[in-house]
Amino acid sequence: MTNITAIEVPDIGDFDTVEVIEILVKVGDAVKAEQSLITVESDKASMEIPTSIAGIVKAIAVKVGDKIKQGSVMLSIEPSAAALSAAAPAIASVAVTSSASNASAPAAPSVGVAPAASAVAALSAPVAAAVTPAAPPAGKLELPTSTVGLPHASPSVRKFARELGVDLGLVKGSGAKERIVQEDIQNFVKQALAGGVSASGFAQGASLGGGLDLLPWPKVDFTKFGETTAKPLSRIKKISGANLHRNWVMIPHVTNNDEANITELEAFRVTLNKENEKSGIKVTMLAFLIKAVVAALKKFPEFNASLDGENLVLKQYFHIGFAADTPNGLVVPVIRDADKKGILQLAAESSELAKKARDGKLAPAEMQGGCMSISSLGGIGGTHFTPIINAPELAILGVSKSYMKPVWDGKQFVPQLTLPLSLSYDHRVIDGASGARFNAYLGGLLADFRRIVL
Ligand code: CAO
Repeated sequence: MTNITAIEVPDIGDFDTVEVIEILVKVGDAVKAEQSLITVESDKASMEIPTSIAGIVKAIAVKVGDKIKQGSVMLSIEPSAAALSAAAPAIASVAVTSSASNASAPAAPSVGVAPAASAVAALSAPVAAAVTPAAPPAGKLELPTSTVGLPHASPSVRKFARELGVDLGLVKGSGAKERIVQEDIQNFVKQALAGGVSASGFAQGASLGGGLDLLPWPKVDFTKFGETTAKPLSRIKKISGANLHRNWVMIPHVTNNDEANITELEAFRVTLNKENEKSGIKVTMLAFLIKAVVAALKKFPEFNASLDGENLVLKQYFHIGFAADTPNGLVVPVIRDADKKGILQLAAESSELAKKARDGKLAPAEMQGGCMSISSLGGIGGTHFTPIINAPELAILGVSKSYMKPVWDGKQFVPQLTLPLSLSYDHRVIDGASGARFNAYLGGLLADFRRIVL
């Protein structure tokens, strides 16, 4: 004869029903008194319901998504010998953690301590026949009144995040309704260890910047203001958007703006194109930029690196990415071993990759392994802009439209074709002075391309 005790939902305060969002145990698990069994959620908060008795979980009566109310049986437990010998009154408690509690705040205290009169009452009932309910805790769960806009996560996930010093505000939830689950935290930490986030923040147990504490995203019914249509984001936009968002939030960007005198280089490019008319290869400014970036990476090796925790991975190869605008969104093809290729080859290869990108035919390998990227908007317009670093790279060069600038040569103003250069770099690795030196060096190379061979 075995005694099975049914564990019921306690008084859940002002809520008629709550939804089961997580089951924290499985049949056969040994549980201790006070251990959380399931997590439930109202429209305002989530809470864990613990067991009042220790024992072995014999059956689970609910599943994720079920709506349950006070008195509903959640599961049944065969009390352990210790629990049986500890004569009543047993203590039941309900741990409540509000979704509103700050991720770095201590866990909410247990509330609702009350004697559970029948927790060990049905000692002689047979397994299948007699399932005796454990008295629910007498105390009422006090739920917070509003948690709107805060990250969706159960108390156990919040606790896990607190233990690791992870700010839930920075974690994207993969669960239903964007709920953050334990795996999301683990992935976030893995990403951080791979160099995406300051490792020292984790080592010292600090949260990532203490939380952004942002307002919720505005939810607006635009139809109130006029007619609208819905257009889903393309697959590329969804992927690149998530990457750009992470990179913008996690990398402390600084953008150094400079200009290069490309009067002679542009004249040279035009000449080359005339000479090469029959070859079918158009010599582009992008090809010169790739070559100049390679030379600058050789001069400043800390730019040709990636963060790996607290180490820099210095690269001995020179693969250069360039942003290509396609009908479906932004992609970044990568030219491999750009240091071993001449201008004509770089021009041909970048045109071919840009065409493949626009036709949606780039293979994943053709977008991997970049050391630094170039985003050239020069053919379109603009003066300067702030390109977002393509992690795990450390820098990106933004190029805007060249323009004719009058420059005083000591006697007169002379026209100078000027190319705006916007270099964004990761300030965790690159100091402002190095950023300025890199950009100035690049400008010098473009102004006098012969320096490339030095
Ligand atoms: N200033 C002025 N004119 C420029 C220029 C510059 N910096 N760069 C290129 N041009 C001109 C070229 O001379 C050419 O003019 P012609 O047609 O009269 O010869 C025209 O713009 C097109 O240039 P191109 O064929 O050399 O192409 P490109 O190198 O400008 O661009 C590519 C290639 C793939 C970079 C481009 O097609 C593209 O997709 N650019 C957008 C990149 C992007 O979206 N970046 C933003 C990313 S978010 O950070």
